[in-house]
Amino acid sequence: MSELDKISSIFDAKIGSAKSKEDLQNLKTEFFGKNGKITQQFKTLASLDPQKRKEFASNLNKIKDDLTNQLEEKSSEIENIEINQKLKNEKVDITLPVRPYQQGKIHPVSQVIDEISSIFSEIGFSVAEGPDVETEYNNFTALNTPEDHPARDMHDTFYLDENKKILLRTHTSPVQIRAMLNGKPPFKIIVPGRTYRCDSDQTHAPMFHQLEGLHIDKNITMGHLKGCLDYFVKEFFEVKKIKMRFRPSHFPFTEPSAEVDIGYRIENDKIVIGEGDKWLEVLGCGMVHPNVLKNAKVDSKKYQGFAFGMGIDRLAMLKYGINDLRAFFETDYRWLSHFGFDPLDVPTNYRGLSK
Ligand code: 2NL
Repeated sequence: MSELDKISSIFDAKIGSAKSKEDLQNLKTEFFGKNGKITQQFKTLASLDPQKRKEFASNLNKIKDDLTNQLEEKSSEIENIEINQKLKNEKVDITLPVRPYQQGKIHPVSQVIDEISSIFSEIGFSVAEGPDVETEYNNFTALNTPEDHPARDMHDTFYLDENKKILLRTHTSPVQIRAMLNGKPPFKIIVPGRTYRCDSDQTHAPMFHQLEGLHIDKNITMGHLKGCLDYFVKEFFEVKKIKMRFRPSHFPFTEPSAEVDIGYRIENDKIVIGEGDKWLEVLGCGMVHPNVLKNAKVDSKKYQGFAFGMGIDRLAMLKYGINDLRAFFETDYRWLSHFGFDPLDVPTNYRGLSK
């Protein structure tokens, strides 16, 4: 048996019992490493006479190619086995039922915030958030609300210090002020969150939820505002046509300002949204006041835009037929299991928001 045949048969025996990538690496070193069996054969070439050298080199190269191919084949074979083993170990049985103790529900307020975020994200708004504890400047002064404005009265605002500089935000607008102060226009954001007013009766809770929107860019008009809110109201109430009116109003932070009403009627003791001769106020809006832009360091000669605000709790009650606001924040588990939503039913526009 020639030297090359010997090397070849040693290799065959060894590759047959190789089980891992490590075994293969060792084999590679043994035959092709610096002092490897094949490498050493190449070193003998120089001492052979020309005729023999040609024949030996040809045989040697054939064996070299053969062993290299075998190493590659074995390598992908081992890789396959390793992947299959991994897949087997990590298998998840997706046909298993949801565990019976997973009974948590999504609160209607969270559901409605998710729905509204999904609706506005479709037309390019992103969601911004900010702290509940705010400065008097961000909550009032920057929003063009003068010192003597009734909203600043002790009866409405929870102040947290004697000098009335720190407070619980009374609306989510300070988050938009922060966004403008910290960024560069254009701005296209919605801001959901908790808000606080020192007020509590049948229809008012001291903590409630608001969602505001802000769109600032070059050449933004009241037409954009109307188009945006028309789209929103239809998507939110999941109707194709909706009777809607913009009624003149007043807010210190917008000029002009309007309130939006939608038409409704009562049929068999149930509310039908979108048609009928009764009106329901759903949100307030307007073109951002130039003073607000100035306070937020936005060049009001170049940029302008609209803002709007709505009460989430009331919208949730309307859409889902809930008539007692106070039950919202009592964490009564029976109430939540009745009015709550399945955690796996994440609202998306294309599927229909509340189905
Ligand atoms: C309502 C009305 C509104 C705004 C909120 C706003 C925010 C900035 C600038 C200008 Cl930073 N405006 N927000 C504008 C109009 C109405 O809310 O009825 N909320 C429950």
